[in-house]
Amino acid sequence: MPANLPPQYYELERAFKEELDPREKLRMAEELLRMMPKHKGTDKLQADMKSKISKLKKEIEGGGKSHGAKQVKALDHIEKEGAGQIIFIGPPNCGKSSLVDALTAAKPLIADYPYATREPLPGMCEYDTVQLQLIDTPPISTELFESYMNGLIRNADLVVLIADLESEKMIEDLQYIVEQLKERRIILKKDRSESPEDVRLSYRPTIICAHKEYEDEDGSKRKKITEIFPDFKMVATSILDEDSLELLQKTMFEALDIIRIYTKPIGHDPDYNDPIILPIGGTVEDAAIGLHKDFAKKLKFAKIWGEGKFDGQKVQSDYVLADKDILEFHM
Ligand SMILES: Nc1nc2c(ncn2[C@@H]2O[C@H](COP(=O)(O)OP(=O)(O)OP(=O)(O)O)[C@@H](O)[C@H]2O)c(=O)[nH]1
Ligand SMILES: [Mg+2]
Repeated sequence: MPANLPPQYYELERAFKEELDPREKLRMAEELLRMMPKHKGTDKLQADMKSKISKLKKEIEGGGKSHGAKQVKALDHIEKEGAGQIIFIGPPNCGKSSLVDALTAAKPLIADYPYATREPLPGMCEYDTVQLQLIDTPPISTELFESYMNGLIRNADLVVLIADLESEKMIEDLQYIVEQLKERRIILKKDRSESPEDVRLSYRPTIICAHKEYEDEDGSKRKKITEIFPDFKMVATSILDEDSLELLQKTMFEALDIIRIYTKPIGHDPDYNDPIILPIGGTVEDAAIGLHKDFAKKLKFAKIWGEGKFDGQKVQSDYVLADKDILEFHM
């Protein structure tokens, strides 16, 4: 029986064969399997692809092929922690490390010379009961673009592209980064409302951080950014301006499109320290699964507290939640 595969399948298969990054290869393999019509004629193809997927998973878990040689530290992937992973990228000396230093307990090297940061470094930033994982990275320029940055950026939930308001080359530097990423099939987007039709592409939601704001007294540099990159949300920051750092955190949180759900044991006060994090549109059932897989099965109903609700209103598992809702589960 013929397999009858769609033309996009062959296009993606070609890209899959050329791709070297195992995580990207895995993503493509899963998509290829998804695209395969499921019938007798594709049985063998399906089995082959499943075996490729499991090999790739093993390779990724094992930190890459060792070939009997010394294991190389994998820099292209940082395990996610907290409510969202946010990668800070930008030209040399723009202030990536200074921002990660100011917002987290990580201690990156800050220097008044370019190319100070040599490797990615994560740190946790607490914003309004939520933990955000920020990643400091080496600079991107005509002289340097570490290949592992592709994987890191593709995996992140949000990109913060940092503009150096002190630099004469600010716009060129930003354009160079956006173009270089495009060549690597990573497209920076204003939000996550669209997903690519061409599955070889990755869309990454992005905000622009116009950093060193006091170096742009008349605001002309910031104006230029909004002219050249009108789509992206822009936040102006300085290490010396606490309010601007607070605004950056708020903007990052909002751009993650997540909601916080607090839980309360029956007859007790809510626990505000460790919210369940759900994507916007998450339901009572999703929140129950977030606590424990079996929990959702046993759930009879929940009581809810939150804006625009009667206190303790009874809701069913398909009820759509809002940010900062409080839930009391009943089994
Ligand atoms: N004026 C001003 N200078 C800043 C600010 N933030 C950082 N800097 C300075 O900018 C320089 C570079 O800072 P880093 O944080 O090391 O920059 P980076 O982007 O990590 O640099 P690389 O790792 O080399 O790419 C240092 O001299 C910082 O003191 C700011 O808000 N205002
Ligand atoms: Mg740095």
